[in-house]
Amino acid sequence: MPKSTLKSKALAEPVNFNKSDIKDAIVRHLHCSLGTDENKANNHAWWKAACAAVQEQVLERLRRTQKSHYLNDTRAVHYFSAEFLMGRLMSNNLHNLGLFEITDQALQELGVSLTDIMEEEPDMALGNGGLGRLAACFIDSLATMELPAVGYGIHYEHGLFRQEIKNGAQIERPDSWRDYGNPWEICRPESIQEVSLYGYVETKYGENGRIQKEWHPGSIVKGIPWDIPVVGFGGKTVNVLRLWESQASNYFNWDVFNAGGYVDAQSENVQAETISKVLYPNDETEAGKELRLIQQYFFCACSLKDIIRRYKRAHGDDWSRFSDQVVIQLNDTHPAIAIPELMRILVDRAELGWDDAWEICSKTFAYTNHTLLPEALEKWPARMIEKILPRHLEIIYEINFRFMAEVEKMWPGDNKIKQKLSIIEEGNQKMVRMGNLSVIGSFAVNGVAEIHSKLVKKNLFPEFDQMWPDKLTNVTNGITPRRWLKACNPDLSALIDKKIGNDWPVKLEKLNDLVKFADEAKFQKDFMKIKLKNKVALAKEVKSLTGIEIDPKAIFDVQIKRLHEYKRQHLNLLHIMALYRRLLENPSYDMEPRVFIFGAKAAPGYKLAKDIIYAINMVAERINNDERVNKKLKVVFLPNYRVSLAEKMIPAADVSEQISTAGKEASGTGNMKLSLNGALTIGTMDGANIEIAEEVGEENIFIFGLTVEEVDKLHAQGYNPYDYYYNNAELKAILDWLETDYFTPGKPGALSSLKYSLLDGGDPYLVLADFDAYSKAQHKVDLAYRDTKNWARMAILNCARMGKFTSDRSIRDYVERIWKLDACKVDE
Ligand code: OAK
Repeated sequence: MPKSTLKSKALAEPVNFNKSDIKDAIVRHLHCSLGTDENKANNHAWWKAACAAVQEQVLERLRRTQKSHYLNDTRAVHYFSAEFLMGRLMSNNLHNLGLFEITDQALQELGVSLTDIMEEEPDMALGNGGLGRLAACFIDSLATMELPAVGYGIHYEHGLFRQEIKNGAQIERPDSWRDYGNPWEICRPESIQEVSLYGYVETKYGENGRIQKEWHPGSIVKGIPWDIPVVGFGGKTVNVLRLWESQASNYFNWDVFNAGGYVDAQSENVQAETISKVLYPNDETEAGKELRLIQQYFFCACSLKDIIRRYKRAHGDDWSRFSDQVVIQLNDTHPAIAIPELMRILVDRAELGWDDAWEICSKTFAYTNHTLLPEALEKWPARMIEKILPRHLEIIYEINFRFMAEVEKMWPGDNKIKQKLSIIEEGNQKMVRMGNLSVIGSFAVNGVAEIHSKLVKKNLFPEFDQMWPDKLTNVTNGITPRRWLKACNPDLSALIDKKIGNDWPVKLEKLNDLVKFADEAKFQKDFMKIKLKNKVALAKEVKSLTGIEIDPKAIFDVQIKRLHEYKRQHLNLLHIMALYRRLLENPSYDMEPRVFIFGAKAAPGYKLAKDIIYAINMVAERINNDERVNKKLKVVFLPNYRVSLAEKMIPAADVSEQISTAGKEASGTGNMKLSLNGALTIGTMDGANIEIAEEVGEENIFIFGLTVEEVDKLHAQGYNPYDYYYNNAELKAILDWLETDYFTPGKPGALSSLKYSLLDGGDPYLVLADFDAYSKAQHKVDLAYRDTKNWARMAILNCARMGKFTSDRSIRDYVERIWKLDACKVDE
């Protein structure tokens, strides 16, 4: 990675720590922590030693932060999320501490390349996609803005699977991010918690005649906390991401042992340790497994105990201030079981009355919805909750009973509405609707982009919106510009520093000062020169990962995101096939050379998503090896898409594909990252694309396709994909092509599942309906790219007008409108 030339001095001045200190610390760790020396050390050892040297600085600041927060008895936000997709930490920590340049120089003097050793770091891939990466951006912003915050989640032993591509198909391999130790995490055995599971509930009558419930658990599991320091930009505040690992407790099943079942008694241990073993790889698709519910409860219960322990240290048994001190943000419904868990603690353990407990509880939680897809809205069989968490099911019923009385007041006698709003869905088997529980138990509910939040109100929770008109709101997502511009695109960052100063990483709206240079020939040249350099670097990476040669002068057209039908990677593929066909039919077909680059993982059980990956790879292989076209057209599927790969792809992109069916992508955040790095979007009026178009101006983005209203209308009037198939000869030819063995020699029909999902399968995401508009918009992209000056202008304006999409703004929105938090200065 190239070095940036300017220091971000004003923003992050490392206290008493210079180049020679860093050098000394690295060498000391090589010797004393790793037992090696400068001559023997390989890159991995250098990386570990450098991390340890940086971690010394981090821990000192962490200690100061915690002291300040404690002394000031601050209100804090607790971000509960089953996923934190952190990626690598070294570059980020160095940038945020303001130590990047001097560490780079220190290592150079030691004969080592910082860029090379940073490649040793495995990604912390403890998340699937958008929701997990958003959590990571948010904790970066919280620390940067000096806000008291803790992230709570699960210390998965295996993060999201590693993807290999074999003969075109996705193969999943286990991810082992901690195999050689993680230098950033600290185990905190002093804060271990115990969590109960299974068993039964005993009803007792207290002396005052009050009914008391006692849960007799069947098993107890230990939660071991691992802390990952989260360094804010400027390095003043260092917050913590606390992740729980499960372990068998000392609670040993002696009955089983004494009955001669030594192995069975042991097997209890295996069960407990399974809880944090692996991240479920389903992104917005159903899981419904018992272990998943246990994971959710496990981390919520550990985290609540942790919060309450800290609260009690300052306030004893006085619960009256709890919701003044503690706000808990639920990242989707995955942690919603925390609501009945807090009620259980307050009612059964602290012996508060129900109303007082509910008052506290419903002032503590806020909930973010991240999807409208029905298959991603969590529902658990009541029987499953009863088995694992018998007391919680009772509490859920009680919450629902009282809530139904409120519904009755508002809509007397209306059973339809009651059925709809009930936490319990009646049917063959009773289901608990976690979305309804979350809305009822939270004081604020938000969607993640304007249009998404409108649809949450209009389609998902309209009656809740009527009941509580101020509860449902919007907070548009954002991304951290520290990782997604400063660290990943150092040359562009240095150019921006030179033009407008270096405080844009914390005041992203300042990028707007670049607007006045958008027409300046020299700036355009410099900007595009950096883009080309980044493309050269990506081309090298592509060659080494896939063997495919690509021309950095071609348009780099990038679609990177999880593979899902609604995201419509197959729409992109159909258009690529159309271009291929046009080139075969007319070898002088006029088009700018283009490389289509994909990165995507499919959930292992999602057959059609895996078929789409296979189709992309088979079409790519045919095109890339066809000399008739491969000067103009290439297709690359980069395996194992993840945060660290995104950091290489995004700075090199010319075109950003954001082509979901309108109404389906809640927000998207890749759209923001690509635009910030000067890629032009081709996209639908969906999610945050709409707000991006508003910011950059309609003339600097390629919008196409059906709007949400048009999608609804088309479905209402009865959508028939065959209408498009028979009325568009090119589209018909392409779909028929999929059935031949042209792309899969000797295997006709190997790609036909794709065709049939789009015809007989009903094309639920309207790929065929949008094909023509997409194809025309792509033609406009092609023409626009030829006007190099105007393209440069548009790219600059995209970057310059992304100020709104910093995650600092999202966090400011949460703080002002939902969390009501104050920043806390950390004493030096
Ligand atoms: C994953 C699992 C269940 C529910 C939602 C998700 C998820 O990742 N949703 C995504 O969240 C992102 C962050 O808000 C949004 O930008 C994406 O549009 C949304 O699909």
